[in-house]
Amino acid sequence: MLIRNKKSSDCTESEITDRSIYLNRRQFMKVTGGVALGVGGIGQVSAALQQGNPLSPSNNIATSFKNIIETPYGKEEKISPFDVASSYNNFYEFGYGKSDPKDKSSGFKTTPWTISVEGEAGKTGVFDLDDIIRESLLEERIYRLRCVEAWSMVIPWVGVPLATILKRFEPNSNAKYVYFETLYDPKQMPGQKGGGIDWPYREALRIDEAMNPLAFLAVGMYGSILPNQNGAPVRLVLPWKYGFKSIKSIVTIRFVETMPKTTWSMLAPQEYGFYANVNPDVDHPRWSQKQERRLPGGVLFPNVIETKMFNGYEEEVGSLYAGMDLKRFY
Ligand SMILES: Nc1nc2c(c(=O)[nH]1)N[C@H]1C(S)=C(S)[C@@H](COP(=O)(O)O)O[C@H]1N2
Ligand SMILES: [Mo]
Repeated sequence: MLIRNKKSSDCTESEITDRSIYLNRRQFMKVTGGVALGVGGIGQVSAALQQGNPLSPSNNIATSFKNIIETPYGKEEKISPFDVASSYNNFYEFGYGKSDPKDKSSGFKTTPWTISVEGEAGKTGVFDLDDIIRESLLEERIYRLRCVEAWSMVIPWVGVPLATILKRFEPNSNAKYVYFETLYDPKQMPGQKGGGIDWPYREALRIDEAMNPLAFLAVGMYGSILPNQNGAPVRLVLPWKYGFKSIKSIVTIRFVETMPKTTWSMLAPQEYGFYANVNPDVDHPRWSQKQERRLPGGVLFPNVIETKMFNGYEEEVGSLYAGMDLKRFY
């Protein structure tokens, strides 16, 4: 049992029991036989990928983009430094430490990259990333990213609206949800050799959430391709939700009829819900969500700010949740 009696405004990292501690504990229990974790059902897509891409690799998206379409999103924001956004990361496939993703992902192979599109849609199959996202479509979106651990950043992403891509696969009326998986490849992703998570990392959205204009599929940030630690070559960005919904290095998109199981809600359903909308009125069971540390910030200048409903995007996404009890559907 955790005892916590500091003011919520302290909001320091040490105060918040990092999720990695929780996971390390799980891993320890697994090793010592305390918990048996299933790892069934994975590896099909990664096996297909390891056998080689049936489609010939086409031109890769450029490392630095030339004609990114400008958008009004986030123009008023103070952008976090690239160094911070690319060195303080959560990407447990490469380890639990904030610097592990950068330190351990430099050899990660992101070309060629295919995405398997499956389920309730007219057009399914394995597609080359470069055929899914054309460079001519790329736009920039400056979004706030609020992690459930109560820190936040402002990042200029490069990509395409998720809806533009999903519509091309012609989801049918049974497609009530869309589900995503990250690559499973323990040879490249050392964190997948254990770690208490039932790999691959998985996430999902209700179809209307996925079609909301804010939902974004990013292939770059700060004008260039994504660093591996930020989810290269393609990841979701859902700025009104806690960061863990923004799944990285996507290899599977599946249109489904029933609500899928997602990584963090499977691990700790009392702490992480399916919706995971940023909500200052619903505290995490172990810490407050009323405030956040806007990075960069140090011990002397923790840079604590108030957390806003839907991370400040209520106007854009509030109607998706009209009539829902957000304390229940957290
Ligand atoms: N596959 C995968 N996606 C992931 C994660 C992860 O561990 N694995 N971490 C999530 C969390 S908790 C956050 S806060 C964001 C962090 O994105 P960033 O490192 O680009 O800031 O990625 C999310 N996407
Ligand atoms: Mo996060």
